[in-house]
Amino acid sequence: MSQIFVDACFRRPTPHTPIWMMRQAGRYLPEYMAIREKAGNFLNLCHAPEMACEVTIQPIDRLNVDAAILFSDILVIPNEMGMELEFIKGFGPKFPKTLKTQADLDALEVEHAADKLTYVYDTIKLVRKELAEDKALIGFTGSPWTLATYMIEGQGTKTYAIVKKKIATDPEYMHSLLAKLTHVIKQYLEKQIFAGANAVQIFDSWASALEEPAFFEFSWKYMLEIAEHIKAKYPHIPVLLFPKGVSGYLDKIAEMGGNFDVFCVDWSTPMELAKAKLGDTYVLQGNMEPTRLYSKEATKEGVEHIIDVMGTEGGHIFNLGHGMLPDLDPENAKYLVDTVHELTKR
Ligand code: 1CP
Repeated sequence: MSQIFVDACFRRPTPHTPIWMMRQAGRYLPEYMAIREKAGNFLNLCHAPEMACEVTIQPIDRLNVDAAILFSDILVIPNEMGMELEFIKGFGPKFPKTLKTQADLDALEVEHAADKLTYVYDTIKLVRKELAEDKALIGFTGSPWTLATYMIEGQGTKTYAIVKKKIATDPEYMHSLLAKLTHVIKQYLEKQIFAGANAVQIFDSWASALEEPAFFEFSWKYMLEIAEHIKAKYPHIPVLLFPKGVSGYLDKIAEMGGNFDVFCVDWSTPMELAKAKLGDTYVLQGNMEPTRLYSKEATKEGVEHIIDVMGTEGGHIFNLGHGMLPDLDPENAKYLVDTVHELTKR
């Protein structure tokens, strides 16, 4: 059976514009909070396929989105490469011991890291069994650059001072780390596809930390290498790239090209601009500002504008321009999905 989401990624005709939301599984859903309570903490939830499966499917049941995204986190990769990982309540993820020396880099597990993520593949298999056939399951990874940033900084950062010092003083170290991550990610995505993922998205949440030449040298190049690898082996699997905050670099992105299917547009990039620069070459995903979901009026206005720009003839997947916020009303999220389906009915 065909899936509306996958059809849209390949510009095949669909009955309406598909929609899903980044971070659609999460704290704004009381049913998510109940399962997380049962799991004890976030990482336990990622490690328990049955519970992870349940929270993956929750937003489908409640919101009727057109795709599910695997419930996991980008940081399970460095964790399985040997870095201890904590999720601290009210703060977020933290690596207590960060990468500093050549010995730290040499100690990383590269060959078998993807093999160790069995709980992710088990979750995918379970979800694919339980999910309606016409709903796609999206697998994902962090980009090499975004993961490397966490591994060197140890946590989220406002200045990126430690990782950018590495770029300035020891670019070879960075490239060696990025190449290791690229190697693991290629295997990781392949294994997700083998387990049943219908599409894969690469999250480059920290793309905007880099000036233009550095972005292409330390991030985009590696994302294209991963996309190329996946497309060569699995041409039927859509690859979606989400470099956040790079609206100033779209000309160069267009000029470089690359073998991927969907360019994900963050909320700070006007959809008109993304469409003009990339819309003929790539399907665009995005990009409503997440806080519009605090009001139905603002949501409706946001949807109408984006549909005005992207039209209803294909080439577009509706999404937010970044993740759902924890205090949003699920009823407004349902209103968003219904409005998009209604206004784009062919
Ligand atoms: O329950 C909780 O309190 C944990 C909150 C939470 C959740 C629900 C975290 C911690 N991760 C997740 C799930 C998650 N993370 C998904 C699941 C699927 C879905 O979208 O519904 C995905 C795709 C991610 C990806 C992720 N994790 C990214 C990339 C996307 C983005 O938001 O930019 C990043 C940067 C992370 C790191 C991370 N994990 C969790 C938090 C709070 C953060 C961000 C911390 C920071 O800002 O540094």
